[in-house]
Amino acid sequence: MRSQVSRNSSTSIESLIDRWWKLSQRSSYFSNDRIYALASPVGGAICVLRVSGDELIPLLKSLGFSASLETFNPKTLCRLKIISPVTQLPIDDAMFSYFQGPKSYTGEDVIEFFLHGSSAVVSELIEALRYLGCRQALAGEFSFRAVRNGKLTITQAQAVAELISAKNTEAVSVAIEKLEGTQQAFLVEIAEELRNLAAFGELSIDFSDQDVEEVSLPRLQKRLEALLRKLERLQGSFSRGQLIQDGVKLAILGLPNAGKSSFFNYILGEDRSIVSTQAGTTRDVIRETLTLKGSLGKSVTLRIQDTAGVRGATDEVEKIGVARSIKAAIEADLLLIVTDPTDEESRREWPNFIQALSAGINLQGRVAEGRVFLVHTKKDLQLNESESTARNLFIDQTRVSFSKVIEVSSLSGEGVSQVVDSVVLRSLELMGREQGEIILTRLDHLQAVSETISHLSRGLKTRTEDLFAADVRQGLVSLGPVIGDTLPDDILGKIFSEFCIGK
Ligand SMILES: Nc1nc2c(ncn2[C@@H]2O[C@H](COP(=O)(O)OP(=O)(O)OP(=O)(O)O)[C@@H](O)[C@H]2O)c(=O)[nH]1
Ligand SMILES: [Mg+2]
Repeated sequence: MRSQVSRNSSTSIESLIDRWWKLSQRSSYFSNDRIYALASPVGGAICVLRVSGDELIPLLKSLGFSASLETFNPKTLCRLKIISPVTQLPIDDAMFSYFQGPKSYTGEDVIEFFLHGSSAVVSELIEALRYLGCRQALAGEFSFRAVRNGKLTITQAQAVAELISAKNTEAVSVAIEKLEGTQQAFLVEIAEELRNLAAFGELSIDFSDQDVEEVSLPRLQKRLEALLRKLERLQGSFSRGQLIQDGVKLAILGLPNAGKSSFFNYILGEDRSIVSTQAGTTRDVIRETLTLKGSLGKSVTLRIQDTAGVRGATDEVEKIGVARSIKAAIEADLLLIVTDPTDEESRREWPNFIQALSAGINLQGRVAEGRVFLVHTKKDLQLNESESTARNLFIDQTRVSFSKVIEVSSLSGEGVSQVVDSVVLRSLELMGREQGEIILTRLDHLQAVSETISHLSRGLKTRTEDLFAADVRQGLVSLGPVIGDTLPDDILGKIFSEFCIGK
């Protein structure tokens, strides 16, 4: 980059490049540089670029802003013909909002430019900002500054990142509740009680021979036990948090040629899996992630898997495929078993299929939990009387009482919305989150809570006050990353580096 610019620029530009170079070398979350980042992609009608730093009015002036500060109304949209301080040429006829610190997202002065979205406009403004001493923000640096300046807690900043990457309505609800501070309040309360218990534990060392009931070890341990139960409930919520965040695993299984891949493709809305009249077309597990919205307006993310038809294969490769299908069934949260009632061989082979599946998973148990849907495909094909009774045959033959039996056509789409509704509804039930319930969604938070639990469990069994106090204090330290207390710089840097640039 250096050589490219110096080849066609004057010496003064070269010294500028040197300045940029030095700036980029000392980029760190802990600097006070003026930072900029795109808040939306280039190429649309409007592109949003944000700048944050101390004292940004002079920077605005350097870009051509000349209105009197008395009449200038911050936080409104203002029009500005941006002039390049480098070339003195116009960059854009744009709009901007100015938020004077500390009343801004970062707590510093913030300008949001609403530019015409061409890359030419955007790159000219970026060049001008660099000339004026700004540098490209690091990932999450705006949120980092918001935390540093007391505008957000770490949990809230993480919630901002989660909100940006939220894939479904539940993930949005959880992130918004975190942003509103509900989760923080719950954890701060727990931390406060731990602090009290540790202090009482230390105090009780002095009173241990005087039998003061209030600070007696059994009394303190009883209070600790109540806290421990709360933390264990929180720890247990992680598996549901993962379903919300990462998605519910749904495996499509069935005999060869049942119509699994056709149904998979229909749900995805694209020709993802190969479909053919040949039995045994799909050999591997094909995975896709998609978000489905049910008729009640709530959406869930599904990690949907098309699998090889399960049969007693002789072909070496097909055998591996069948083993993978069973593995997918074992790992799935929900199973969608696809059958073709129009196919005589399918009806004959059905008991063998159920047997093969049952050898891998507890099918009856899954059915009892409402995790298995039976989908009869090819509804568009005319069934004669005996074929029509074949649908029930699938159920009668194996005495598996599937909780939901739906007929669909992957050609016309008939019945598919019913499957979607049932899957979304059941997925929401599996997530089982009540409105406002605190739920763990991050692995690092799970680890922190689990560590806290193990310290506190020790404290529950200890026979001496000093060990009790030490265990509670250790528990408190372990909880630090979740409540955002006392985080070393390297951990802080790591947290924010996971964010997207511009947030
Ligand atoms: N009329 C009709 N034909 C269908 C429907 N679904 C699938 N088919 C046809 O049934 C045949 C098998 O479909 P696939 O989707 O490849 O079946 P599969 O279960 O994935 O098969 P394998 O991968 O071999 O296990 C193809 O010829 C499809 O066009 C349907 O709803 N209606
Ligand atoms: Mg297939």
